[in-house]
Amino acid sequence: MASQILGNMAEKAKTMAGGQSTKIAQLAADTKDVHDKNWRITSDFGVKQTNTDDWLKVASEDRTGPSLLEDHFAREKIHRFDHERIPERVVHARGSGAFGKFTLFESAADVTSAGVLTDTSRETPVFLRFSTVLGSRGSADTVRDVRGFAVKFYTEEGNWDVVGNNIPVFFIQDAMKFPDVIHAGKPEPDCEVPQAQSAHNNFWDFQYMHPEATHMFFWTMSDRSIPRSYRMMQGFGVNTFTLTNDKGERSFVKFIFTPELGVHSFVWDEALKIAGQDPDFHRKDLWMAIDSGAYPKWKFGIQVIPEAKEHDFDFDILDATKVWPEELVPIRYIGQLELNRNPDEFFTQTEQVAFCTSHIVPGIGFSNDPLLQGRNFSYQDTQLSRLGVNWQELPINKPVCPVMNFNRDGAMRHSITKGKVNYWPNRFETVPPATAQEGGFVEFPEKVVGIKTRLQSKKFREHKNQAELFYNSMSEPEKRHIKDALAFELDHCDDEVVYKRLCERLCEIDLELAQSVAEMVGADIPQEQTRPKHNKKAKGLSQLEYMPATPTIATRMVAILIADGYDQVAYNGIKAALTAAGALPFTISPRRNKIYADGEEKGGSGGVVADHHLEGQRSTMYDSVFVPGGAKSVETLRKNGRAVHWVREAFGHLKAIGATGEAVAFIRQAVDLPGMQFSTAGDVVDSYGVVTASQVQPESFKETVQMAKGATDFV
Ligand code: HDE
Repeated sequence: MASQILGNMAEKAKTMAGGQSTKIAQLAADTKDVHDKNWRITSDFGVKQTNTDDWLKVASEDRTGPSLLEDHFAREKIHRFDHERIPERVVHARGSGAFGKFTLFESAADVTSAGVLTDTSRETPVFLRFSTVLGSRGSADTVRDVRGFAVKFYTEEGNWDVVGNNIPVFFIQDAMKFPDVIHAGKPEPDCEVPQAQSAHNNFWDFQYMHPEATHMFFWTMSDRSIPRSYRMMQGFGVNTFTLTNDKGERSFVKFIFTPELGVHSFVWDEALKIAGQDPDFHRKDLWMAIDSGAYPKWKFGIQVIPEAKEHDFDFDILDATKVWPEELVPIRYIGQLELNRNPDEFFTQTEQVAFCTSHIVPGIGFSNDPLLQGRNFSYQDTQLSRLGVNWQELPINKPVCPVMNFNRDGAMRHSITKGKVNYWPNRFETVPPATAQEGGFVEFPEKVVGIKTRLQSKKFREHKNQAELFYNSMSEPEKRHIKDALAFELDHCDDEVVYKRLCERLCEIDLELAQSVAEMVGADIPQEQTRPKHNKKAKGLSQLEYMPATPTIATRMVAILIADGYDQVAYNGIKAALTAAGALPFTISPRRNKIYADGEEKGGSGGVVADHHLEGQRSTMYDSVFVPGGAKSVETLRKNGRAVHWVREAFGHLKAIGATGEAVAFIRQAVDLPGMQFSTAGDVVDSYGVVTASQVQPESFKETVQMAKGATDFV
């Protein structure tokens, strides 16, 4: 895959050439290209260097003497290397980013005056960073975890950051608890184990001690926390923000991004294996999609509650552990986010990008959501220790609109501001604050009366209703996955108190679930529901609701297994059909040297070069597998344990499997499960998502791939 990425560099250059956004044009001033043949290595101060390999020494042909401290070039190279690292993010350390654009197809001028949400002629450049939360910078992509979804909109009125997640709620209600929840989830303090996992005593101890976390842990135990791709997950601002329109009317708002490709997940066994087999799976997936021109897109929506209706709900709309059910507050989709350009350099862009929830633009405001209020402090603060006081001057963080003020100096200040004064007001009356008419930010004049206390509103004390709502709204396979995930996680807790108490908590949500988990993990099996159920369901919670209107196989990776003697017609047919549908076919063979079709002379001019050999890859890295016929090819695969395992594993992971000719019998044999039914005509067997046909039928195969990926369980 890496070679593919490199091979696509030329294509990428083409993509970048046209239609540069204002942000990309701005970045160009700070960008140098190592592929420019005119470059010669210089020192950091511009002196061309003749040797960057050998330290200056007192030496001769037959005697190596000491290295000289005098060698500035050598010292500079080593010094620079010694200081390459900066602190990784305290959470969300592992991430991947991309550039793109945001466009509006409907103005939200009725609720906000923000240009980015009202001017339908604008194209706002964005940078989006996806991340996991718990793991370190080098941890695996496919772990069970919340995913960060942080978008920086470079608007004409300044940067607007939506620092969201792929799950719409959070573990805690008050920012002051953030260090606790993160400490509990991160590796335990004595042994620093486990890495990037919530499956340990401290995490689940915290969950029990904080009933408010119940709703969120149901989400993290669901398929949402093992996404198939960053391109196939939703993004949520989570916190409640506000919008203010030209008339000065204020509403509460939540921000939502819904992917065009639908919401899809791995099955847990797949995610576990990929974490070892290809820890960069999501990173590569995003890069490859953008590189090949398959730009990921999300619909952007808002849920709006007018100020006057703030108290009309049985939950507090400022409580980040609650969703706003769509039945009560419909999502109004008004825009589109597209990612269309990979970064040029990871460190200066993806690593140095810095988000702040407090970065908003006129027309958008905060609410008294206590989680948001604390976040507004934390992000600016953490950037100071991660990047230093002038982090806003780094190219990736710079707004595309002009910046001018009297904030000065500090380590590594870049911009040079001329003039006699550095304060306001001054005798020259220069650089005054803007008026509202000039686009100045005006805080909403909110009336606040109260007593100073550490309380939250009464409604913040109810923690279970929406956890149950979420669980009730899951399809049967999704419920089974939640049960299995809980059983897995609690199996990794060896402190009896932890897993026993957690099963008691589950019993407040769903007795049957609590009983099965308790049985699996060795806890006391509860006998009765300890909280009366409301049995309600809500729209938009099950991810099955997000299948795209027109199912698509685009960007899905299909492994085609062949060996010498394969059926060339079937092979070429399926490859062409998949490519035409935007899927990515990969040829996998016992070797990467040429493979010859039935009738082709070995060593002759024909043959195909496989993308990978069977030992180099695993079925987990592909969405689907196809095996064309050809007696000799199939016989070779049948005797190859890796090929047989490939098919079995793909079947176990609910992937669509296609075969033609002699390969049909091979597939049947490989996945022969008790009670499994094949149609004698060799047609599609719906219940198992297996296509068998005597001839290539790319269309039915295509549909089956979609069908099998949509159904999250069937074995
Ligand atoms: Fe964050 N969070 N967070 N968070 N968060 C950070 O900021 C924090 C929360 C989220 O790709 C940190 O730059 C507090 C909710 C994302 O660079 C830090 C609280 C949501 C990212 C921080 C929360 C998020 C961060 C660490 C509780 C979903 C990665 C590095 C009140 C809406 C952004 C950094 C990126 C990163 C603090 C809770 C999302 C320490 C105090 C809720 C996507 O400032």
